[in-house]
Amino acid sequence: MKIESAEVNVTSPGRNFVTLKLTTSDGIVGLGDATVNGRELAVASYLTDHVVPLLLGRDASAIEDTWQYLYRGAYWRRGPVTMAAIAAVDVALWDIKAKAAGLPLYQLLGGASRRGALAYGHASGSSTEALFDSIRNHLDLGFKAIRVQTGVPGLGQIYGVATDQKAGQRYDYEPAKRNLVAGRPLPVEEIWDTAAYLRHIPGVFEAVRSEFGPDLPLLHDGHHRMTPIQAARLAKDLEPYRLFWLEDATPAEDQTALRLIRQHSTTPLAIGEIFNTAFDYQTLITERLIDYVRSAVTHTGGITHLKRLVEFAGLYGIRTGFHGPTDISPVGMAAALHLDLAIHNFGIQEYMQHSATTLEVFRTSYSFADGLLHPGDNPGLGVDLDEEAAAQFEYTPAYLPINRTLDGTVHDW
Ligand code: EZ4
Ligand code: CO
Repeated sequence: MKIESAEVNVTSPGRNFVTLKLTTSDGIVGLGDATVNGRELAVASYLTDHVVPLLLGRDASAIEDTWQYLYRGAYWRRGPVTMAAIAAVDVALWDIKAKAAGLPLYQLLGGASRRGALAYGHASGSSTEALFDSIRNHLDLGFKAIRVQTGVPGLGQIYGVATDQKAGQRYDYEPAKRNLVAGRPLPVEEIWDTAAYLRHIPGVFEAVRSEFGPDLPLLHDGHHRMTPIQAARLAKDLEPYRLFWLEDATPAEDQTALRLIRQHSTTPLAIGEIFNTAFDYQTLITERLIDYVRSAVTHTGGITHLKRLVEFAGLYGIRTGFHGPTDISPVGMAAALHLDLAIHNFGIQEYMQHSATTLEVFRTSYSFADGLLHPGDNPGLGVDLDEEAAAQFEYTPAYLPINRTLDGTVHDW
């Protein structure tokens, strides 16, 4: 069975997605997600110009060999663009292999280790009251674990906090904004003040715990905005509220920053949504500086490489909490769910539901019930791309916001 065609699909049903579609000589179609939020066309070009010509005629069943061929063969290793492109090829090949076997992908990864993947949803509010409403909405939807983000007094719209929802309304939060300034797509700029944030957040968690009790797993995302000592302070201040995890406390490229947080607190730590290989975790895992790896199949070289990372983490008692925002396409989400179901050291899965428009373009077979996600039992990944529907949504540049401090300095994420 050979790879006969390889096409890159760029579509924007509410947000931008890049999908690789491989078709074999036997007529089997495999899909892979290659979406890198805000840099979509770079990956599309990497695939179209540099990878697709290499794939045609290759043995579609040789997944490991193709992974090594693309990773080692490029000479330039790692990086989000390269690793997303390799991930798309890898996932499409796993999709093909599972379809050829007539099995859902998780069966090829060792079979199910659990009934479903515990999911956490994003609740947020500009005020504590709005946050409580959002948490109640998520509990009504069946979520059994909740990420808590809030506005900070004195600051306006901040990253990670959606516009307040009314009861029963869908929680709709898109990290990337379409913002045309005199015809040019520019990132939105937001004001950020870490000191105000650090003063505010412990009180929010105290209020949430007293309203919702001690049992509900609560998570919080720091979006890489703290210095190591600020992060240590927050992790320590949040200890009484027993977080499931504190995510992305410090800028992720500085692995040794986590040592300082660890020295001061037992709040569990998660990091890695912007990492793209297992090497990015080498210090974090071997020194046991984290509790959860946050990588995504889409951004970490696909199933083949992420499975390697998960096994490595598992040797140190570290669990998974794969990244699952709306900028991971339903194809990438399905790939994560198959892995979640199969691996032993699963922790939790982030789940931001895609919009109805996105789900008209990508037809999924995964399900969410009683707090658990399941990839479904269709052969392969269980996701189809409706190319006619996709063609109606033209690529529209959209970017994550830029943070600036009160005096205008560009701030960390
Ligand atoms: O900011 O996916 O934990 N989830 C997150 C996401 C990320 C976006 C960036 O592309 O932090 O909302
Ligand atoms: Co995050």
